[in-house]
Amino acid sequence: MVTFLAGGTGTPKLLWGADDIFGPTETPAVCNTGDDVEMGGHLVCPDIDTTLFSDGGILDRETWWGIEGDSTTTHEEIHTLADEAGVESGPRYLSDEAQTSGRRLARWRRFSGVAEFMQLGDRDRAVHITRTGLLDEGRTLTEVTATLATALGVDRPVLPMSDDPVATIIHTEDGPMHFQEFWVHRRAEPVIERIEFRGANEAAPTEAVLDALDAPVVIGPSNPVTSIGPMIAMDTFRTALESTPVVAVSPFIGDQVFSGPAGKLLTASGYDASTVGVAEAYPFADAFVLDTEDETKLDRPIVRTDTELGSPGDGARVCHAVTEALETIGAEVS
Ligand code: FO1
Repeated sequence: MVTFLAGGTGTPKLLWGADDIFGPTETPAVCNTGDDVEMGGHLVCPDIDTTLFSDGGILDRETWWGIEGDSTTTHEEIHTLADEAGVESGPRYLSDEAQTSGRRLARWRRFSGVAEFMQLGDRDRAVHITRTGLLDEGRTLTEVTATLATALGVDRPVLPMSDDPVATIIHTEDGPMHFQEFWVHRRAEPVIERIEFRGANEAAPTEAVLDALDAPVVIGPSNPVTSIGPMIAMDTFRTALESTPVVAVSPFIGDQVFSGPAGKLLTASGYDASTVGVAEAYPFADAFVLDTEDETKLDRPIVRTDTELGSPGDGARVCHAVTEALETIGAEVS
């Protein structure tokens, strides 16, 4: 068994087309939930869903979120109503009181569904409605995610990092905002003052996650701050990583990031916006997979390959390098 940490698109891209190397049933994915939001009463879990949709063969691989070919009839109607009503669009947070008195799992990231600022496709929305309904019936997010995996024909154990709420809040010059407001609505433009993983001190990884972290761990080429940061902000999660072999794939070539706001987030967290910064952010990593053009020298073993991901076949190539890195550090891959 080898466990992958999944935040953003890094690990779904890495595992796409790599089933022959890492069989899905023996390769759990532990997913970030700091990006989750409640929108109009429905819990949206982007990183869990990108993994589920990718493995279920329905992911929109242009955007790497949402369902391929999905319609947006409900989303458009929501916006028509808001326009006709003269309601201001953009993120509409529920009241401060509602942020902590509603569904516990959605704490600190509860938005009204009016003029929803994230585009939810119709089939995608059906997933959020089902997930929220199952939660309201009393199941945990871990149980609900397993049920959705069954419904979508996914063999991989897809594990939320925690059944407790953790919300990624970006403190900016324009005030604090949830990661989705920062990323989707503000296009990562505000100047960042600091990043907070609200709830992480009280949150714990699930038993299923702790079991999965007994195996060697692979961190895909994710953004270390908001994709992996919420996981390692939990003490027991970080401790578990310190006592198991860990291989990380850099999302950079030197100081050039493949995609997303990783550079800006690393800088705001006091790290170098580069592979060096990724290695600093992962002191528990035992080896790294870097791009062949990345000349960075590190104090830990490196395996190099072309790390560009996104087309079929890329995942298998990079996963071969991951297995080499695991062998280099003597990890037992049963
Ligand atoms: N990203 C966008 O840039 N715009 C959107 O409207 C948007 C909607 C959305 C809906 C469901 C979902 O699961 C993901 C969605 N994303 C959207 C992606 C998401 O913001 C981020 O890419 C992830 O949180 C980063 O992992």
